Amino acid sequence: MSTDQGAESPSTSDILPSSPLSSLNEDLEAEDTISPAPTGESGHPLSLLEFAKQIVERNPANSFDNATEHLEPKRKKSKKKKNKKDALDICAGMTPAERKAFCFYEDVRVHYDRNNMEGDFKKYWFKRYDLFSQYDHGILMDRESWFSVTPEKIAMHIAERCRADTIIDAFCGSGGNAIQFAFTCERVIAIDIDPVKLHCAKHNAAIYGVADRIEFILGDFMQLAPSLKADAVFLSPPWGGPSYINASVFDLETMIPMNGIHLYEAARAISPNIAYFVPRNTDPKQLALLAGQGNLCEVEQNYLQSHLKSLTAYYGELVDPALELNTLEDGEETEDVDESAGTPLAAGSKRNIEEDEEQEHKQRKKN
Ligand code: MGP
Ligand code: SAH
Repeated sequence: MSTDQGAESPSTSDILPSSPLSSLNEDLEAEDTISPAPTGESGHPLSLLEFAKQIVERNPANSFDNATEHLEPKRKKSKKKKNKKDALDICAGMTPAERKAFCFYEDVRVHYDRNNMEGDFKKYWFKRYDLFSQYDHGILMDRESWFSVTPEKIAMHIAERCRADTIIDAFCGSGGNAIQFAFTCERVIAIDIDPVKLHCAKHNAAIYGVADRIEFILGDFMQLAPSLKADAVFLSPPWGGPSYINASVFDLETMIPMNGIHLYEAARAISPNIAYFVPRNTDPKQLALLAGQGNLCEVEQNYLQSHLKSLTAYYGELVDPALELNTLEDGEETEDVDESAGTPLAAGSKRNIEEDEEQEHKQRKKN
């Protein structure tokens, strides 16, 4: 290559004999694309950096964009791997009309895939198997359900604690709890005021093979309550959306749309055996007060992957008998006593769902 740079400007290959730039230079030499003189506009010899830039610019194959593209295949490969997992799409073989009929109910989207979960909503997509392990079998959830359904492991745990002949799930949503109750209770009455939710809940129950064990009722629990009979009632009302967590303390009375105190009273008229699923920022004392004088309330923290998700307060016979026994045996009330109501509060009954599972597993192994 004739570079004609003069004495003060040695050729790049002299300076960087084994650098990538030098081999680049050799390639270019072969093509004879850069011949004369790396001099700048002023006519002064170019610095090495400028010279390198010029080489790159003159050969688009070496441009920065292409250079990064050259690195891309690795990333793309891993993306492809991910996509493979996501490719389990129940709608894959459907015609557009079938797909529409499946994904929408009365013009409301009830089936989502990664492409229609945007912005803040995207985080829920990554939790889909925590919500329903059978998600890929075509689970239906409308937008509200994505942020209010009870994660499956927590729902399983609550269902285990609420074994009863007949249980009412007063706010069944898309079925997170009702489905699990169907595995532990003889009969489940699942109520929701929203027909879209009931459509999802019925469909999801069928995926879990328990649709025929649940009686679905469309209606307002507050209105239906006086006519209902059951051995236990589960309450998981709306909390006002994900912003519930912005309050330093969640007030059941003012922050649950139908008034969380009135709601408890409506359930209490059906059965004293109540499980109340509430935000993690609820004051346990407010939950204890609901029990009424002399009655126990157990407040359980529900953890999932070391993350506190919610509290469940148990009343009546749903209180863990072992806890009650401890209170009596010790001849003293638990540390956290609300004296004004005289209600021993079995608070701090902390349960890590996964720890429970681990213990169950060990126990099974022993047996
Ligand atoms: P969250 O705090 O909104 O989500 O709800 P998360 O995943 O803890 O948020 P993060 O950003 O801190 O990771 C926690 C859990 O509360 C959810 O999984 C639902 O089970 C439940 N939940 C949330 N909301 C808003 C409601 C609601 O309105 N009603 C009922 N019944 N449960 C809810
Ligand atoms: N536990 C459910 C989620 C419940 S979210 C699950 O795991 O899937 C709260 C639900 O209460 C919503 O589906 C909402 O439609 C319903 N709801 C609101 N007001 C109601 C009322 N007055 N009576 C019955 N359901 C109601």
